[in-house]
Amino acid sequence: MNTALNGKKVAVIGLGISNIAAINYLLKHDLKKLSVFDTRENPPHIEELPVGMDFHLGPINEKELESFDIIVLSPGLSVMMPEIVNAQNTGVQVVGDIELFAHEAKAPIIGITGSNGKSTVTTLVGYMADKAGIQVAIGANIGTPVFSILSDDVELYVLELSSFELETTHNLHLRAGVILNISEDHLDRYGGSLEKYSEAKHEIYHHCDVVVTNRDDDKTFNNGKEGNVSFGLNNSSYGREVLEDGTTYLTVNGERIIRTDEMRIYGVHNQLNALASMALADAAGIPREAQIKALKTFSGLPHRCQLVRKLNGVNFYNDSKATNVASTEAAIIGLKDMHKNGIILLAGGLGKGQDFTPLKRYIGHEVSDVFCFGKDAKQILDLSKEHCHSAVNMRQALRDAYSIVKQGQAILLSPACASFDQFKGFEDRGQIFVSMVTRLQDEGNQD
Ligand code: UMA
Ligand code: ADP
Repeated sequence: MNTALNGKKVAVIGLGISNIAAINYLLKHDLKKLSVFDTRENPPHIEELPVGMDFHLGPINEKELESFDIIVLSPGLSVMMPEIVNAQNTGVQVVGDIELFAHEAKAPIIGITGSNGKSTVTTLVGYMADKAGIQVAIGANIGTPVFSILSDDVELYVLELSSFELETTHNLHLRAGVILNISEDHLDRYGGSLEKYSEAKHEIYHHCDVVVTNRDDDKTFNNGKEGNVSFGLNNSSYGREVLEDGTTYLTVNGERIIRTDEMRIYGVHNQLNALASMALADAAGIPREAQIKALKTFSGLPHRCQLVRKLNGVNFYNDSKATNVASTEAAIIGLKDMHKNGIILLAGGLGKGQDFTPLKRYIGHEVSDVFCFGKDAKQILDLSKEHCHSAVNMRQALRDAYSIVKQGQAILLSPACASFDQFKGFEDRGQIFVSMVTRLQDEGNQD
């Protein structure tokens, strides 16, 4: 219980899964008033509200908000909304579920943010803790609201934190926190400004005992400096030793910890994820032995560069979770050495205001062809007249790719875009892709 909430007038704005869990928590307090708002006429979860609860749907009345002490804002809504800015200017406190959780959690917390790799690192650190026999709970942006994991039995929390969540979080004390990397994403929410997006992410370092930064990406630095520990490609702090024959070790302060071919996640980006995970695990006191056990058995999360099938000498990969350009680049870099005959890329969807030109350098080289689908397909199509082709949807993109693919090549779904224009989410897009690939005929070229 947070006694500071008692006697307060609280407005919960947004009826998504995070706020539904937060409402259940708030209801345990002696509030003066609790009202719920959602900008949609038909929000989800409305039937989960207790009978008699005060709720308001549709456009939010700015004046009405001014009468509250605290607003609990959904991550899906921006603190820059005029109604919220106005309320803040009149003295209303604006927080998110993570901020409320910060006042409540008794166990140490590890926080992970970044443009890519958050879910992988969150899960891997959780897995390391589990191997050490620690009662661990993982949650937040990864899909489980923090108020669903709050428990006195938990010995360690591992939270995946989005820039959206960090906008409304100001007092989260972390045992260790990391920004894995920063590249263009969600620019539609930040008025096209990478600086504003990055600023939101840097909130993670504010109350952090051990700051972990990526030494190859200075945008992750804390006030322009590396953190207490860093991870990166060279052989210092959490790093790598690459021998002449290509054998690669993950190292800590020069000491070899594990050979990368002993791990079951692939690509340089996953080596960096593993190093960041070790740095966080060390800060949380998870023994090295448990870390190594986890690194040897963790086989990654679905929809992240997963091999779906080999058919007629062609490998099919589902990387539906690649919702920005940098993650698609990571997939191409990770797969190129195994597919010297080239990769056929299926990409497109909602571009979120990104610049796609970083993909251009691979097209006609590592990537022989790109089949582009979805709302912002044209932006990718414009990268190359010769190698980029239009498809009405992902189904046609796969069919067209399969009709031209050669033995030894890969067909890679790595859209570099969000999925909501044509799918329910990245899982839906990935599952549909996997089922289409599974149904491809052995010799025929149809699905
Ligand atoms: N919305 C409205 N009006 C409202 C409230 C919400 O239109 O009044 C819209 C939002 O703009 C958004 C959608 O409803 O499009 C859902 O928003 P929400 O804040 O209600 O979302 P929740 O269901 O509570 O889920 C949130 C996170 N969603 C977002 O940040 C958009 C989930 O991350 C997170 O797993 C969940 O909390 C757990 O606590 C999802 C996500 O897409 C997976 N995150 C982004 C990403 O990973 O790139 C940041
Ligand atoms: P997030 O939770 O940040 O979206 P995920 O672990 O779910 O990250 O991975 C999302 C996408 O980014 C996948 O396509 C994955 O292959 C790719 N990816 C994972 N880690 C990295 C990294 N360190 N750098 C670049 N891309 C990455």
